[in-house]
Amino acid sequence: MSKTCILIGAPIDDGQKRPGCLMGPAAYRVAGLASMLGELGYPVEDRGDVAPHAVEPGNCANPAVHSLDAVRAWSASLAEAGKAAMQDGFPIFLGGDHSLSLGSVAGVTSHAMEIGRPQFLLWLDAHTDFHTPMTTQSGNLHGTPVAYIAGRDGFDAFPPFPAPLPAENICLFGIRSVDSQEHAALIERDIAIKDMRVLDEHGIVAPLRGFLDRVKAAGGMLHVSLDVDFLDPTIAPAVGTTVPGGATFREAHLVMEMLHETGLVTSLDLVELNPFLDERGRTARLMVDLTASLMGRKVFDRPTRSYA
Ligand code: HAR
Ligand code: MN
Ligand code: MN
Ligand code: MN
Repeated sequence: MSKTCILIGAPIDDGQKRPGCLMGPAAYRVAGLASMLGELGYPVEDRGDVAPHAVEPGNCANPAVHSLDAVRAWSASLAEAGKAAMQDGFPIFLGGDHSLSLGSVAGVTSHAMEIGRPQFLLWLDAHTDFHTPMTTQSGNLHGTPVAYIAGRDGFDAFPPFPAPLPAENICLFGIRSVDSQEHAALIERDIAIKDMRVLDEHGIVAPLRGFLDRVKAAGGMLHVSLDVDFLDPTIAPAVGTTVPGGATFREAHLVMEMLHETGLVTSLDLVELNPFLDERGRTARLMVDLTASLMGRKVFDRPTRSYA
């Protein structure tokens, strides 16, 4: 019996400045996410869109930061929804911009902590999202979740991350845009950074397998956070922060197919889709198709090799 897929709508666009990401959950529903999962044999429970919790006002010494309380409010509700969903099945967070991962990963990590298993994170993104609220110059909090998850200082306005992930439990994959403050902080840590230079040279298989082997050996839970801008803008135009030179259609599907074959993935974010920038729904449909590959859709149902 397959795990129940639990859809959690997170229509947040406060983590950046371009309006439109709040239409993401609706676009995934229109693109047929639930019926695709049903066809693959999963029970599906759509819990609708989460509402942000009421929070006391917080503050941040960096004047560039905007929408702090809105993001804190969403984080609180998503952490709660994520933790609850982990007890009942396989959560899929429908964004919404990437600031939603401040909450989603906190929620799934609390669950892992409770059941005594290590949490791992695969971050599929053009960006490292390793700013803190104190270092960001854009003030866009969607550029901060990896730093929060890794336990960097500077998140005083947020609840302490439940159990910060050790550097070895994090892999950033598809990277091709890093700010100098992020670079300085990353260079002194052991976080695996599979940037596009690495993927050009080695392809996606060996670098991904190396990380998945570690997750498997540790008996870990694996959260996958898929940012639309991981993909090349020519195939995925519906994102506010396109960066040329991203993953191709087949590279992205192969990542998803390998992830499925390991059976290690326990939760998923789909983030940064801005349907207002899409072309006749093609980016929303591609994200749904990639999710299908992650959940086991394949052309031929032949026995596959194991990646771990
Ligand atoms: N590093 C830049 C900033 O902090 C751009 C961050 C863009 N982030 C996303 N998600 N679109 O990956 O402003
Ligand atoms: Mn991102
Ligand atoms: Mn990005
Ligand atoms: Mn963005």
